Amino acid sequence: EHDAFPKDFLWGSASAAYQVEGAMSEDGKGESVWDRFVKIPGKTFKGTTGEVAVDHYHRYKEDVRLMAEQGLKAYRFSIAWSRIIPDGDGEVNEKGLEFYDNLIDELLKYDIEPVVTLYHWDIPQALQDKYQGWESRQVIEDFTRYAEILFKRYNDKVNYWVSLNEQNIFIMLGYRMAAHPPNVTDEKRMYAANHIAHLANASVIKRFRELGMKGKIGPSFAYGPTYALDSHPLNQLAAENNEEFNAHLWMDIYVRGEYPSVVWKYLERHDLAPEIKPGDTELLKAGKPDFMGLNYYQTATVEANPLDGVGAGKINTTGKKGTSEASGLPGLYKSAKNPFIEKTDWDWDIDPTGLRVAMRRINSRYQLPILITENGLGAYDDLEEDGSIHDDYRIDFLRNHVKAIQEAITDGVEVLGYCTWSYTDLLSWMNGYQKRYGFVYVDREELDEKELKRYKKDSYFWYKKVIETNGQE
Ligand code: BGP
Repeated sequence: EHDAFPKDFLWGSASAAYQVEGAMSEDGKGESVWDRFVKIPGKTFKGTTGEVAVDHYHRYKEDVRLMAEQGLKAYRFSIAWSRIIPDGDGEVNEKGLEFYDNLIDELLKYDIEPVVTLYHWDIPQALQDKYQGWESRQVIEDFTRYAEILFKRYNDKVNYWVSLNEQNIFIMLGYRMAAHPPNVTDEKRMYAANHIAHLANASVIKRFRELGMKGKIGPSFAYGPTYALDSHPLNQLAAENNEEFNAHLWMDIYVRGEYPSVVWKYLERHDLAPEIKPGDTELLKAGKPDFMGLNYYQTATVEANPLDGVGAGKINTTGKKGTSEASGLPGLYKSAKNPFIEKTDWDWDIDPTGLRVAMRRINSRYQLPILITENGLGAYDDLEEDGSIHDDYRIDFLRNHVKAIQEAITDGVEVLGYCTWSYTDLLSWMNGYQKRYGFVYVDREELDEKELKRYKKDSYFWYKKVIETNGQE
């Protein structure tokens, strides 16, 4: 027997501005680093961009109506900084704000709780050009000013705010793997930018408190709990290392304002430590979130990695199973194949139990409620002649994860809600549009006519039932 989901549980779904909106330079929107980055040959699957995306900017009413019909309780989306302040630190663009006014009002009309992400990877290009974006402390002030505009405008309408989305991913992919903007491979710059992003995150949360905002705020963190490949002590140690360097390095700072000591000593030893200025630690400590936003896709299985062992590795962005390559940090850990776990076509481990583990670990280390801000399956879908999409594999995936959440609740974890990734199909940053996550299929074949027709997948109807029965289906 399991505990029931709380009565007011937020059954939601999620998206991000660059991945759905399109309307790349409409109504005064400025250029973002992603608008620029996708133009570099070879950086995205077949050069796909978010220029049109799924045209949510013009079709938000239709999309929200589909949510309402499904009974969705919450919709997580991000605001594009470059729509609000096109050059990042100058004039405010009223037109950009109006789009989000309308979207939020449309959601509220149907009692759908807006969950607003302030930053989902799309810093204005002008700030990148001016001072290298996250590498300059000036970004702390500029990001806080941008956030404050939104806080004041939407305080009476928005109860859930996400500060930074997956800081660990945009930092590591941006500065270690050159797979995201700013397209760099430099560990020293990576840790410096990461520290500043932490300060910016803390700064907006501090401002949130100072303004006496009525809602709750927290970062969304991409956490994949680690397993050791086997019980060999050195592989167990590698798993500890992986947790320290891929999880505690972020979550400890969010919650405690402190670097995990194992990581800090390593950074000092390797001349990689970021500059800590007077006042930094106080600011970090003042930025404690109300909840931990959890983006969960998969677990990591690791083993020991020699000093001359594997480094950054290779990501499968083609959807050809088995084309990713092991990654790691020499001397600390490297990824290994878990013999008990199936993979997706993009080589992501499918592991619902890992979600329960993730929730329990966050709960016992940080004692914060959890808002699951992303979870889903990227897969190829087939649109049938009659307009149906039989995505039973996605239903299986989500059903098993919902079950894992219920088990975690039974274990004593406080969970505010569950946002699947994603609501409609959308752009997968590096993997194009063929990797689909949505409840709503978007037909991009007809792009020439700007058709982009929406179709409900089988999973749409399944989730409708989940919501109706509060998780019992
Ligand atoms: C998370 C991002 C999302 C989304 C998701 C799926 O890291 O926050 O924006 O893209 O992953 O990832 P992908 O599109 O690479 O499959």
